[in-house]
Amino acid sequence: MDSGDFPIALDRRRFLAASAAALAAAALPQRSFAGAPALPLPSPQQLAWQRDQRAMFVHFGINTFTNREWGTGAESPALFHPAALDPHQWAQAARASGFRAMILTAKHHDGFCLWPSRLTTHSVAASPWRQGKGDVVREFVHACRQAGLGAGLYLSPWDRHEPSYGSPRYNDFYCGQLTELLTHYGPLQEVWFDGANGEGPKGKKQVYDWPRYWALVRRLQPQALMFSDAGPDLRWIGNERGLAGDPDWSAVDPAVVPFPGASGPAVTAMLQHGDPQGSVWRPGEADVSLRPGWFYHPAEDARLKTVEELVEIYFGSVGRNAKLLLNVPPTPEGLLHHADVDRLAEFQARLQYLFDQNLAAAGKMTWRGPMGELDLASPAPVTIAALTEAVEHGQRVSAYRLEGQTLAGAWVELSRGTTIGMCKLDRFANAPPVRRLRLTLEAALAPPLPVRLAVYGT
Ligand code: FUL
Repeated sequence: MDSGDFPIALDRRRFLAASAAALAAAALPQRSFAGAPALPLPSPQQLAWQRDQRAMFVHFGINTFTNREWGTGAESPALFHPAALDPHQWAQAARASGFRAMILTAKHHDGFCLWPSRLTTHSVAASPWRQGKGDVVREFVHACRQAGLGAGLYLSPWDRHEPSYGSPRYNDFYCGQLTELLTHYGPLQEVWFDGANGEGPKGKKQVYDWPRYWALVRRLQPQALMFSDAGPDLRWIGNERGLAGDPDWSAVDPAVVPFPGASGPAVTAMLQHGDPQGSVWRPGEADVSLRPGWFYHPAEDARLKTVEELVEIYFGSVGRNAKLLLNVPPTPEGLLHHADVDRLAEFQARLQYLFDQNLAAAGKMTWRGPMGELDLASPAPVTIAALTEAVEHGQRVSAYRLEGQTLAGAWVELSRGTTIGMCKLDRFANAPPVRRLRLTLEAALAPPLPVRLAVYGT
């Protein structure tokens, strides 16, 4: 973007050098600006993670066999006997429907381990499944690798089975389990720390040693990204409906959410919206289940989210600069239910339909200062605009306006927004046919870089 005649408000409080010279240099991201604040930037792992857009969550464990959501920890391992376990079937369904990673509950709150942990007898090793020689985590990671999917593991800190829970020794136990998962199965893309702890007022209280857990993951797998309410790399989006806030900044102020489980209105707002003034890059992950529950329950076979609901979730998560983590729980057989597989395929087909027809004429946007124009191949009503910032240089734009030029030549406003980030999707119902689009970057935290615009019609 070259310097233009268009004034742009630089609204980051500390940014004082809104000079023409700074705007002129905006296309040179390597250059540093005297007086400009250093915006937080994503790591290469965070960038790749978010570009994937969609990951599949897999809740599977003893609850699958007891038909519960939260086990007590007293369940017998003998209950675990998936007759047809096939993580390749999960991976193929995920891959075919546009997912790029999977995350498995290696241990949920009941403490039952899907791998033969040497630190407890409460695991698959004590089950009749494969005569106690099986390892679901190993098969899961292998299936991910074969399908070209990133592999992630969820290890619940809350453990209702482990006797040491509630004492400092539990932190040793938990770190031991983390070490097993981080050293026996090759590289992991993500480690998912659940903040839930439902012990209640009379329950055991465990002081989790988060700094120790996080340091251990960093040391054993420096490339893995850690998720929790409090990061440190990825943040929970603040609800289990799969919806990011609008706006959704990838930066946060870590002092507002210092540890997982922190609560209050400021925490909720920080999780949902991030913070344009935030000092660390911690993009949001929006988790939601295809079914009412997280684990499989036969009574929910006819209660899957509809394609329309899934599309709303996609626009409310991926379309607001977050990543979608959609849970699809296997049955007691160890397979994804055919209704779930079909729904995933329908969801993917609907997205392909919505994003099928790129209306832009060949060629890029032409930028003059903070205003870019894009010609359509032929006049058409636009149904979706997809905006993308070069977030490797920071999430800069804080206000934009999108207009379309009608056949009569008039410019009409199609949408207005604040932040863009990795992906911002705007939808239009009943928009008039337009022949050209104009995107104006009205304000930014630092000199904005050209934004990519793709437009679709159906
Ligand atoms: C929550 C848990 O209590 C649920 O069982 C589920 O695992 C969900 C993803 O996180 O905190």
